[in-house]
Amino acid sequence: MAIAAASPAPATAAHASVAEIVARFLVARGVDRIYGLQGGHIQPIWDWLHRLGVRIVDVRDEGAAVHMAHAHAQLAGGVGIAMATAGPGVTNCVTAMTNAHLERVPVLLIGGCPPRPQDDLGPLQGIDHAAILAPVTRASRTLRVAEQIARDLDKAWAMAEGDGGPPGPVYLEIPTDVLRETVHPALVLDEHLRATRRPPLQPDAGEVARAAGLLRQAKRPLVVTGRGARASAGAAAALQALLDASGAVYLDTQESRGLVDPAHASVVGAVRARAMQEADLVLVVGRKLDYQMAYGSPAVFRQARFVRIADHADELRDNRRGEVELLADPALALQALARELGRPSAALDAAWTAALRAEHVKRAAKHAEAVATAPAGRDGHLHPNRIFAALRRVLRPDAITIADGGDLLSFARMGLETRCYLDAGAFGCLGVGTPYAVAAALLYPGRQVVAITGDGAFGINAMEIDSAKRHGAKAVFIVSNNAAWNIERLDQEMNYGGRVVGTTLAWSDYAAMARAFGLHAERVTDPARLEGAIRDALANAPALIDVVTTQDALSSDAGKGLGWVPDRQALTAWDEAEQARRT
Ligand SMILES: Cc1ncc(C[n+]2csc(CCOP(=O)(O)OP(=O)(O)O)c2C)c(N)n1
Ligand SMILES: [Mg+2]
Repeated sequence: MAIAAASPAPATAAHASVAEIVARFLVARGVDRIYGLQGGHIQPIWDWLHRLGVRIVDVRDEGAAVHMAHAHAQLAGGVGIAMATAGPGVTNCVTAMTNAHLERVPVLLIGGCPPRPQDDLGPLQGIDHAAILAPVTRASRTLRVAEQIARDLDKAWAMAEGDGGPPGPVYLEIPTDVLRETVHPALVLDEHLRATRRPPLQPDAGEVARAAGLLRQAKRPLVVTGRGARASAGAAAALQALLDASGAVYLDTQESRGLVDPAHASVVGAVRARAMQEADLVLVVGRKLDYQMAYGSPAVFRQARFVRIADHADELRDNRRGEVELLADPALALQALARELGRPSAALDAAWTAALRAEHVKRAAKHAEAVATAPAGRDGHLHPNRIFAALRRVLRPDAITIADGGDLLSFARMGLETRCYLDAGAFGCLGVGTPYAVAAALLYPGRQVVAITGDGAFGINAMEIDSAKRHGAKAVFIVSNNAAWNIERLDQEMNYGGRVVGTTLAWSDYAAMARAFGLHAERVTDPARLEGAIRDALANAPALIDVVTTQDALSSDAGKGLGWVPDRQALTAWDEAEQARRT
């Protein structure tokens, strides 16, 4: 057969093809599944993965595969693996790789690449992918030397995990002719295949003592955590110990939700603005001071000194320098700091922390009440908050929830109580909800997995409900169907003279769409039916609930001007404070 004749002679038992070495490397690193979409350029690896028993989660768009690998890394730890073929397969991944880059999540994307003899001749699906992905990856390379493959993979793995820098995505491609080459076994060193444990960075005792000194002097200490804290083993217990030892108030951020029990006396999430304004010392743990943290600006953090903890520079010193900057594993640093502190200092303004906590508890209760009773809009459709009231009654504490959308995301962030939570993140990456949920449900078949998405966000990766069905991912997809990209539509209403253009959708029947792909599905218009619909969906997952929601519901993000995009800060109030600082 012509195709077989074009292939090189089969490898002897002793000589492995590069494709086999790639697959064996992944297996040696504990990879049990990859997410991808096939193509001839990557088929040699795909085939070897299958032969070695690695599960292939094949999807409908390569970007979704990267999103799934991203959720995998977030939920299960380790590096998430995606595969995409040359050309449009790889370029379809650019947005999702950028999302992993901004979120600092270890993802390895293995792409296809035309054979070397066709380089620059105008080959099928030929484009310089490595250059396209370079700005959004920790490394982006074409691997052309067969005998170096194991060494190259080992290095890429370390970079994805964050050796010497932030974790993040890595892109590797291997020309198809190189995949078919064979390598003498003596040239594949076991040391490159073997997983090695990276010892966590130990905190410097002197710096810990200095940080403890600052915390002891503080009257109104605030602790803020982010992704770096969540990624650090043992951080939850260490953080709790530090909060107990310091008496500080605490804000999680979307990045590190669930690290601290919401019932803990330090949690003051509902009075975030006041805590930021009034704190005199802010301990930032594994978090960038990005737009969600007002860039750490003195316009918002009016009285604060900063202490920072992170295991890489990205989260240690952006925008505001710490008076102490502890370059260390966050969990180890927090443990050491808690030990050094012992118990809250006499300087602590206990009346302040108590007042914040009391106000938080009051507001949280008021919010829960408002969520449960949120009235329908003028159009008669139900308020999206009713979805969260129903979920509160149904979800177990270990449920995995995912939120994606505009207004919907804002409502979800406040309405969902689950500790395991993912969302569209700092990149505002609409479309993650459905693929994240598919990966989560495949990883944890025994847990409830619910993705709540706006109808706009859902449309971006809606075809992945097909992947859910084919792979038996028992996720529930809830679509808040307000026939609009509503946070943007509201911005046009409020700030552009009501000239609504290009921000409305149809009242499409997403339940019918889901049924067409074999999912259990229901359209809900009556709030009284929500709880039952969710229970039925969980029992028959994968399932979709199409909830018809009002366009009148103004979310807190819309109300705070996020859609308007102010000049200096993300929210109008912060932007005004920033302007005032300049006059
Ligand atoms: C990929 C992408 N495209 C566009 C945007 C801008 N954007 C942010 S929120 C939003 C509206 C989302 O609509 P939907 O998911 O239906 O949620 P809703 O606001 O209606 O609740 C848009 C268009 C974005 N963040 N990401
Ligand atoms: Mg919408």
